[in-house]
Amino acid sequence: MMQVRLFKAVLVLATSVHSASQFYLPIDCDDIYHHGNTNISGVYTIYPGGPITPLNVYCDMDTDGGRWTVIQKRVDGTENFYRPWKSYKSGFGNVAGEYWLGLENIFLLTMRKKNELRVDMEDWEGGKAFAQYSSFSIDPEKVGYQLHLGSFTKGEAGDSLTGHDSMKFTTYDKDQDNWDKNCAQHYLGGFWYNACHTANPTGMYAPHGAIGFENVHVIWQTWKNWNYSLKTIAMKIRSVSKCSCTD
Ligand SMILES: [Ca+2]
Repeated sequence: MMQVRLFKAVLVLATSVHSASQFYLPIDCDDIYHHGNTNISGVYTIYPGGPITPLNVYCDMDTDGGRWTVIQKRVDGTENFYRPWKSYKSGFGNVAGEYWLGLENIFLLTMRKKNELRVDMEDWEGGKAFAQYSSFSIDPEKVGYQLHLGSFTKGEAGDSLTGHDSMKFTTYDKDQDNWDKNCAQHYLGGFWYNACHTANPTGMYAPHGAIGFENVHVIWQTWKNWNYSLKTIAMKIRSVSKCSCTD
C-alpha cells in the first residue's frame, strides 16, 4: 500500500514538473530526441513504466529521421534467444548489442503512445532492406501479449509480418500459436507465431549456409526466402503522434 501511494505521489510529481525539461522523464526515444535535445544514436534511459522503473534502451537517431526505440536486435549471435516465457516477458540481452526489450516493456511503450514499426535487416553480401508498418501495439499479458499490426507501408524487404497479426506470443514453454505442435520449440525463437511463421527474427543465429536446417534461422521470407539466415535484424518503433513539446 505504501508503495502504491509513493508511486502515485511520484507520478503526480513527475506530471507537475512536465514543463521543466531538466526533470522530464522520457517515455521513449522520441522523447529523448525532442526533450533531451540529442540526435546521436546510442543507449539511453527511458521510463515507459513510470519514474521508479528506469529502462535502458538503444535509440536509433539516424535511420529515416531517427527517434526509433529499438525493441529487438540481432547483430552477431552473442545472445541466446531460445528462452522461456519469463525471459521474453521481462527482456534479456545487452542494449548495446543484441537484446529483446521485454513484452511488458513493449506493452507499456505501445500503450502510452501510438507507434509505427520499422524492421531493418542485412544479408551477408552487404545488402540492406527494411519493412515498415503504419502501427504496432500489443495487448497486456492476460490476453497473451496479442499483436496488433497496421498495414505494410513501404520497404524493399516486403511484408513478412502481416501473417503474424492478431497472434498471441509463444515461447517453448507457453504455446499460444495456431499449430498443433509448438512453433517456438520447432523454430527456436519466441514470437507471435501463427502456424508458424514468415518472419523469425528471434530464431537461431548462424552465418548463412552454416547449418542445414530450414526455417529455424533469422528469417524474413519475402526478402530472402525460407532458407536464408540474415546477418542482422532490428525491430524498432516510433511515435506517430505530433510532438507537443515547445523546445
Ligand atoms: Ca500450438
